[in-house]
Amino acid sequence: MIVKSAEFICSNSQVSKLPPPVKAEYAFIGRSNVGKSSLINTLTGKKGLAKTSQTPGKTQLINHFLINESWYIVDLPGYGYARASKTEKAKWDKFIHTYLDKRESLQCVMVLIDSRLEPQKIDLEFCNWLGEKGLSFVLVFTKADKQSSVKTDQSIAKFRKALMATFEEAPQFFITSSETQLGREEILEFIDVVNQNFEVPTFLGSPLERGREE
Ligand SMILES: Nc1nc2c(ncn2[C@@H]2O[C@H](COP(=O)(O)OP(=O)(O)OP(=O)(O)O)[C@@H](O)[C@H]2O)c(=O)[nH]1
Ligand SMILES: [Mg+2]
Repeated sequence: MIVKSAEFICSNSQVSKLPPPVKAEYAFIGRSNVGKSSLINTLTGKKGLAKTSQTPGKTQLINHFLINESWYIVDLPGYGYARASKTEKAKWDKFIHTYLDKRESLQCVMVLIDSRLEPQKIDLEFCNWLGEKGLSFVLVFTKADKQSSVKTDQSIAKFRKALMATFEEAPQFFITSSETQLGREEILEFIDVVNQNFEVPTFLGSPLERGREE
Protein backbone atom coordinates (compact mmCIF):
# COMPACT_ATOMS: atom_id res chain seq x y z
CA MET A 1 0.00 0.00 0.00
CA ILE A 2 1.15 3.50 -0.75
CA VAL A 3 0.44 6.06 1.95
CA LYS A 4 -0.67 9.16 0.08
CA SER A 5 -2.00 11.09 3.02
CA ALA A 6 -1.89 10.90 6.80
CA GLU A 7 -3.48 13.48 9.03
CA PHE A 8 -4.11 13.93 12.71
CA ILE A 9 -7.84 13.95 13.42
CA CYS A 10 -8.36 14.11 17.18
CA SER A 11 -7.16 13.23 20.67
CA ASN A 12 -9.66 11.88 23.16
CA SER A 13 -9.81 11.05 26.82
CA GLN A 14 -13.36 9.77 26.50
CA VAL A 15 -14.41 6.73 24.51
CA SER A 16 -17.81 8.33 23.93
CA LYS A 17 -16.23 11.17 21.93
CA LEU A 18 -14.33 9.12 19.35
CA PRO A 19 -15.03 9.61 15.63
CA PRO A 20 -17.98 7.51 14.36
CA PRO A 21 -16.82 3.89 13.89
CA VAL A 22 -17.37 3.80 10.15
CA LYS A 23 -13.79 3.28 8.99
CA ALA A 24 -11.43 0.38 9.56
CA GLU A 25 -9.21 1.07 12.55
CA TYR A 26 -5.89 -0.33 13.85
CA ALA A 27 -4.78 0.31 17.42
CA PHE A 28 -1.07 0.48 18.30
CA ILE A 29 -0.45 -0.51 21.86
CA GLY A 30 2.34 -1.77 24.09
CA ARG A 31 4.52 -0.85 27.02
CA SER A 32 5.44 2.73 27.50
CA ASN A 33 8.46 3.68 25.35
CA VAL A 34 8.26 0.53 23.18
CA GLY A 35 8.11 2.69 20.04
CA LYS A 36 4.41 2.99 19.14
CA SER A 37 4.47 6.62 18.06
CA SER A 38 7.77 6.16 16.19
CA LEU A 39 6.37 3.20 14.27
CA ILE A 40 3.27 5.19 13.30
CA ASN A 41 5.53 7.91 11.90
CA THR A 42 7.53 5.32 9.98
CA LEU A 43 4.44 3.66 8.55
CA THR A 44 2.94 6.95 7.43
CA GLY A 45 6.26 8.45 6.33
CA LYS A 46 5.52 11.57 8.39
CA LYS A 47 8.13 12.24 11.01
CA GLY A 48 6.32 14.47 13.45
CA LEU A 49 2.82 13.03 13.02
CA ALA A 50 2.68 11.12 16.31
CA LYS A 51 4.56 12.68 19.20
CA THR A 52 7.57 10.63 20.32
CA SER A 53 9.80 11.02 23.35
CA GLN A 54 12.65 9.39 25.21
CA THR A 55 10.62 9.89 28.36
CA PRO A 56 8.04 7.15 28.85
CA GLY A 57 4.43 8.20 29.16
CA LYS A 58 4.46 10.71 26.28
CA THR A 59 1.20 9.57 24.66
CA GLN A 60 -1.66 10.14 27.09
CA LEU A 61 -4.77 10.10 24.95
CA ILE A 62 -6.44 8.06 22.22
CA ASN A 63 -5.11 9.69 19.03
CA HIS A 64 -6.77 9.12 15.67
CA PHE A 65 -4.84 9.53 12.41
CA LEU A 66 -6.67 9.23 9.12
CA ILE A 67 -4.73 7.45 6.38
CA ASN A 68 -5.50 7.81 2.67
CA GLU A 69 -8.79 9.34 3.76
CA SER A 70 -10.13 5.88 4.36
CA TRP A 71 -8.81 4.16 7.49
CA TYR A 72 -7.49 5.02 10.94
CA ILE A 73 -4.31 4.38 12.84
CA VAL A 74 -4.80 4.87 16.57
CA ASP A 75 -1.93 5.77 18.88
CA LEU A 76 -2.59 4.75 22.47
CA PRO A 77 -0.87 5.55 25.76
CA GLY A 78 1.67 2.92 26.80
CA TYR A 79 0.97 0.51 29.61
CA GLY A 80 3.27 -0.45 32.45
CA TYR A 81 4.76 2.99 32.94
CA ALA A 82 6.79 2.34 36.10
CA ARG A 83 6.37 5.79 37.59
CA ALA A 84 2.60 5.94 37.23
CA SER A 85 0.65 5.65 40.47
CA LYS A 86 -1.69 2.75 41.14
CA THR A 87 -4.67 5.01 40.59
CA GLU A 88 -3.29 6.19 37.26
CA LYS A 89 -2.62 2.62 36.16
CA ALA A 90 -6.14 1.55 37.10
CA LYS A 91 -7.55 4.53 35.21
CA TRP A 92 -5.47 3.60 32.14
CA ASP A 93 -6.65 0.01 32.29
CA LYS A 94 -10.30 0.96 32.40
CA PHE A 95 -10.04 3.59 29.67
CA ILE A 96 -8.08 1.46 27.19
CA HIS A 97 -9.92 -1.76 27.94
CA THR A 98 -13.24 0.01 27.34
CA TYR A 99 -11.96 1.39 24.05
CA LEU A 100 -10.62 -1.97 22.83
CA ASP A 101 -13.65 -3.92 23.96
CA LYS A 102 -16.30 -1.57 22.59
CA ARG A 103 -14.87 -0.14 19.40
CA GLU A 104 -16.93 -1.71 16.60
CA SER A 105 -14.61 -0.63 13.81
CA LEU A 106 -11.41 -1.95 15.41
CA GLN A 107 -9.99 -4.49 12.96
CA CYS A 108 -6.80 -5.54 14.66
CA VAL A 109 -4.77 -4.67 17.74
CA MET A 110 -1.10 -4.21 16.92
CA VAL A 111 0.69 -5.29 20.11
CA LEU A 112 4.20 -3.84 20.18
CA ILE A 113 6.89 -5.77 22.01
CA ASP A 114 10.49 -4.65 22.54
CA SER A 115 12.51 -7.23 20.61
CA ARG A 116 15.45 -6.92 23.02
CA LEU A 117 13.64 -8.09 26.12
CA GLU A 118 12.83 -11.43 27.69
CA PRO A 119 9.07 -12.10 27.62
CA GLN A 120 7.48 -9.59 29.98
CA LYS A 121 4.62 -10.60 32.24
CA ILE A 122 2.67 -7.45 31.45
CA ASP A 123 2.82 -8.10 27.67
CA LEU A 124 1.76 -11.73 28.06
CA GLU A 125 -1.10 -10.73 30.35
CA PHE A 126 -2.24 -8.14 27.87
CA CYS A 127 -2.22 -10.69 25.02
CA ASN A 128 -4.16 -13.09 27.21
CA TRP A 129 -6.74 -10.42 27.91
CA LEU A 130 -7.13 -9.80 24.16
CA GLY A 131 -7.52 -13.55 23.65
CA GLU A 132 -10.20 -13.79 26.35
CA LYS A 133 -12.11 -10.96 24.72
CA GLY A 134 -11.79 -12.60 21.31
CA LEU A 135 -10.07 -9.54 19.86
CA SER A 136 -7.84 -10.14 16.88
CA PHE A 137 -4.23 -9.06 17.32
CA VAL A 138 -0.75 -9.39 15.86
CA LEU A 139 2.65 -9.01 17.51
CA VAL A 140 4.98 -6.27 16.33
CA PHE A 141 8.53 -6.62 17.60
CA THR A 142 10.22 -3.22 17.74
CA LYS A 143 13.73 -1.72 17.74
CA ALA A 144 15.24 -4.61 15.77
CA ASP A 145 18.07 -2.29 14.65
CA LYS A 146 19.43 -2.27 18.18
CA GLN A 147 20.69 -5.85 18.13
CA SER A 148 21.62 -8.74 15.83
CA SER A 149 18.90 -10.57 13.94
CA VAL A 150 19.91 -13.77 15.74
CA LYS A 151 19.12 -12.15 19.09
CA THR A 152 15.83 -10.81 17.74
CA ASP A 153 14.83 -14.25 16.47
CA GLN A 154 15.66 -15.80 19.84
CA SER A 155 13.62 -13.27 21.69
CA ILE A 156 10.64 -13.74 19.36
CA ALA A 157 10.83 -17.51 19.76
CA LYS A 158 10.79 -17.10 23.55
CA PHE A 159 7.80 -14.79 23.46
CA ARG A 160 5.82 -17.03 21.15
CA LYS A 161 6.67 -20.04 23.29
CA ALA A 162 5.45 -18.23 26.40
CA LEU A 163 2.18 -17.39 24.62
CA MET A 164 1.66 -21.03 23.70
CA ALA A 165 0.95 -21.71 27.39
CA THR A 166 -2.44 -20.10 26.81
CA PHE A 167 -2.98 -19.96 23.04
CA GLU A 168 -3.49 -22.87 20.68
CA GLU A 169 -1.98 -21.01 17.78
CA ALA A 170 0.71 -18.35 17.99
CA PRO A 171 -0.43 -15.04 16.49
CA GLN A 172 1.09 -13.55 13.34
CA PHE A 173 4.12 -11.35 13.97
CA PHE A 174 6.21 -8.62 12.35
CA ILE A 175 9.79 -7.55 13.00
CA THR A 176 10.24 -3.79 12.79
CA SER A 177 12.61 -0.89 13.16
CA SER A 178 11.63 2.74 12.95
CA GLU A 179 15.27 3.55 12.24
CA THR A 180 15.68 1.31 9.18
CA GLN A 181 11.99 1.00 8.17
CA LEU A 182 12.23 -2.77 8.53
CA GLY A 183 8.75 -4.33 8.52
CA ARG A 184 7.03 -1.23 7.14
CA GLU A 185 5.92 -2.76 3.85
CA GLU A 186 4.73 -5.97 5.51
CA ILE A 187 2.55 -4.17 8.01
CA LEU A 188 1.02 -1.88 5.37
CA GLU A 189 0.36 -4.90 3.19
CA PHE A 190 -1.31 -6.70 6.09
CA ILE A 191 -3.53 -3.68 6.77
CA ASP A 192 -4.40 -3.38 3.10
CA VAL A 193 -5.71 -6.94 3.03
CA VAL A 194 -7.78 -6.48 6.19
CA ASN A 195 -9.15 -3.16 4.88
CA GLN A 196 -10.51 -4.91 1.82
CA ASN A 197 -12.78 -7.01 4.02
CA PHE A 198 -14.05 -4.12 6.10
CA GLU A 199 -17.74 -3.41 5.96
CA VAL A 200 -19.35 -0.48 7.69
CA PRO A 201 -21.62 -1.89 10.39
CA THR A 202 -25.06 -1.27 8.88
CA PHE A 203 -26.64 0.13 12.02
CA LEU A 204 -23.89 2.74 12.14
CA GLY A 205 -23.44 3.62 8.51
CA SER A 206 -26.34 6.00 8.10
CA PRO A 207 -25.65 9.18 6.12
CA LEU A 208 -26.21 11.11 9.34
CA GLU A 209 -23.38 9.31 11.13
CA ARG A 210 -21.07 9.68 8.16
CA GLY A 211 -21.99 13.30 7.73
CA ARG A 212 -21.07 14.01 11.32
CA GLU A 213 -17.55 12.89 10.65
CA GLU A 214 -16.92 14.84 7.49
N1 LIG B 1 16.84 2.60 17.69
C1 LIG B 1 15.51 2.70 17.69
N2 LIG B 1 14.91 3.52 18.55
C2 LIG B 1 13.56 3.59 18.54
C3 LIG B 1 12.76 2.80 17.66
N3 LIG B 1 11.46 3.06 17.90
C4 LIG B 1 11.44 3.98 18.87
N4 LIG B 1 12.68 4.31 19.28
C5 LIG B 1 13.04 5.29 20.35
O1 LIG B 1 12.39 4.89 21.55
C6 LIG B 1 11.89 6.02 22.27
C7 LIG B 1 10.38 5.89 22.52
O2 LIG B 1 9.69 5.95 21.29
P1 LIG B 1 8.15 6.37 21.19
O3 LIG B 1 7.76 6.11 19.78
O4 LIG B 1 7.90 7.72 21.75
O5 LIG B 1 7.49 5.28 22.16
P2 LIG B 1 5.96 5.10 22.61
O6 LIG B 1 5.73 3.64 22.68
O7 LIG B 1 5.07 5.88 21.72
O8 LIG B 1 6.01 5.72 24.08
P3 LIG B 1 4.80 6.31 24.99
O9 LIG B 1 3.95 7.19 24.14
O10 LIG B 1 5.53 7.04 26.05
O11 LIG B 1 4.06 5.12 25.52
C8 LIG B 1 12.27 7.23 21.43
O12 LIG B 1 13.48 7.77 21.95
C9 LIG B 1 12.48 6.66 20.03
O13 LIG B 1 13.39 7.41 19.25
C10 LIG B 1 13.44 1.92 16.75
O14 LIG B 1 12.87 1.18 15.95
N5 LIG B 1 14.81 1.91 16.82
MG1 LIG C 1 3.71 7.34 22.16
